[in-house]
Amino acid sequence: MQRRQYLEAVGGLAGIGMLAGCSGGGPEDDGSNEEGVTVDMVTEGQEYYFDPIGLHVEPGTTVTFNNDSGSHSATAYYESHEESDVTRIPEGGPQFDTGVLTQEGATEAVPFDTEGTYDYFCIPHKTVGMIGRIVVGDPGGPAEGSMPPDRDVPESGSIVDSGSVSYGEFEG
Ligand SMILES: [Cu+2]
Repeated sequence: MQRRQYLEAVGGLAGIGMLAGCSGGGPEDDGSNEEGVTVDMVTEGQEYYFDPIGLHVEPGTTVTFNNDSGSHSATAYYESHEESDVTRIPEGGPQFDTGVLTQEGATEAVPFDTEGTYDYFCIPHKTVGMIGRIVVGDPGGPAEGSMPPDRDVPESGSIVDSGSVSYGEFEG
């Protein structure tokens, strides 16, 4: 499970080849805590999205948000943030906000130590549905039982089952 999650999180570049044969020797091979995973923030024509849109990690994982193209932020839904009217992260979890990254390849790393479900959005593209979900350990907290106000994200159960849900997979 963790192997697949890692491969999908790093993107399609080398993933297929690695799946086919070479074991690569990544630190996640034995199922122990992974080093970290990446979520790309993408502009593609008129589409703006996080990829993967749904990601499952173990507590203690650092997630790196990578500005693949365009200008984006990864901003947790928490009520005290001026851009959010709702809280959709677990109590005690990081109220992360990368700020808007404008340079291609710019990254911000967010460590996730607190279990639960985290919904987040992109400040410039929230109104056009650039929303993502990260489940840390077991799903839980105020995000469970409903979907974000700005668009649907994958159900936590399917995120946990597959480890990672790519944007293309979710959109069909
Ligand atoms: Cu965006």
